[in-house]
Amino acid sequence: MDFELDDGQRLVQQTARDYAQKTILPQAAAIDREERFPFEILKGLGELGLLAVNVPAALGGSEAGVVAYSLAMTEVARACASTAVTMAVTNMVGEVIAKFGTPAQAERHCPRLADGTWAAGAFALSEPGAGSDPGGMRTTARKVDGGWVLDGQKAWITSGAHAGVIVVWARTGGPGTAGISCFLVEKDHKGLLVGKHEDKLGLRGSNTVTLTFDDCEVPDDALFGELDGGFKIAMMALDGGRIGIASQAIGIGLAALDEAIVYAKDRQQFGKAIAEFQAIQWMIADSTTELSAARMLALRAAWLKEHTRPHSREASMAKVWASEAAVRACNRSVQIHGGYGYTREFAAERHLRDVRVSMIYEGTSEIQRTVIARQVLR
Ligand code: COS
Repeated sequence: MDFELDDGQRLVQQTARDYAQKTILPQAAAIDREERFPFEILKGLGELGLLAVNVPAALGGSEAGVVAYSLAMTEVARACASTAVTMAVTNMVGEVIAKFGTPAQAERHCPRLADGTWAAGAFALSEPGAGSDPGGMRTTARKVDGGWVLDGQKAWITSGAHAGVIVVWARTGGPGTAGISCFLVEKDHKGLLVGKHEDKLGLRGSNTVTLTFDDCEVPDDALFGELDGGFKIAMMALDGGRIGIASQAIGIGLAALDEAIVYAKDRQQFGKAIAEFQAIQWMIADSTTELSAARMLALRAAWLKEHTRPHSREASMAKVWASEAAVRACNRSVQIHGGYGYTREFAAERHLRDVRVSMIYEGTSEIQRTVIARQVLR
């Protein structure tokens, strides 16, 4: 056993922390209030190598590994959760293209995702009627001479309006999970229509849209991975994505905890700081313990993935625990702040709004428990 980070991991963590605290954090409240997509910040993350942390250097990535990615994600989320989710999906898209794409696809997209030439990457799996059950998707891809024609609608697409490249899943075969393939579609492609931006509870600086494919013709070389092999690519990508979301939730939870500690030491009631009351101490102890456990689970799942070991169950365990622990930590932070926690004067309310979706996206808590139970009971 070795709980020490290596020098490279520490460097990535420190780089992310410095940029997050100095550059991102001062803008986080405005990003939320103004629903501002963080274009400039993403450029900065690209310059620091944080948009393709686990992508090979030959494709423009940092090749720093999954553990380093998890650490960087937590640091960015600690400053701004909207920026963090945009970074998470971009990293996931870069990784999946590096892993499953042809050399030509990888060489076209990975460097552009890594350096921020593409503002972001997007992952278009969910549909209005297919969320937890992507095998029920209705978007189709019909073979024509020299290419494919995509028709259908995708929902909840993070960065969908700004992404340079979108990984799109569509039905090429029969019903169920076996007849699904994957395609790469670039921004502004004819027949790709960007729909309404969702008016969300939190993550208001991240872009979330529907995408409609209306007779959207793409060339043969847009097919990504094997014909009818797309579902497994989605599942493998999500296994990694869930480590990212667990790490994001930990960052939001830690931010909420940090602020609760500062407030509890400062706020005086009954003639002393409220941090001296056991009721407050126990809340802080519980959040510290639960987030620490979350970190262990996330880093272990990251380590397994980095060592190309099976990590699906561990990624789901990390995500379900981290997201739920972080929601509890953010809720406690609002409670510790009292009435002030319910106002925009403090960041506590933003953290609670931002963190809530981590129990929903990239697989709900219920889906994570299903994945875990299926593997345990197999
Ligand atoms: N890695 C590799 N392959 C996987 C896999 C994984 N993690 N999970 C499933 N597969 C494979 C299975 O082995 C199976 O292959 P065969 O057909 O060769 O046997 C195939 O994929 C279908 O798997 P399964 O029958 O388990 O599919 P289900 O429809 O029952 O779905 C769940 C399984 C529920 C786990 C899946 O639909 C899921 O993760 N849903 C949540 C989706 C999600 O996260 N949505 C959010 C969208 S992104 S914001």
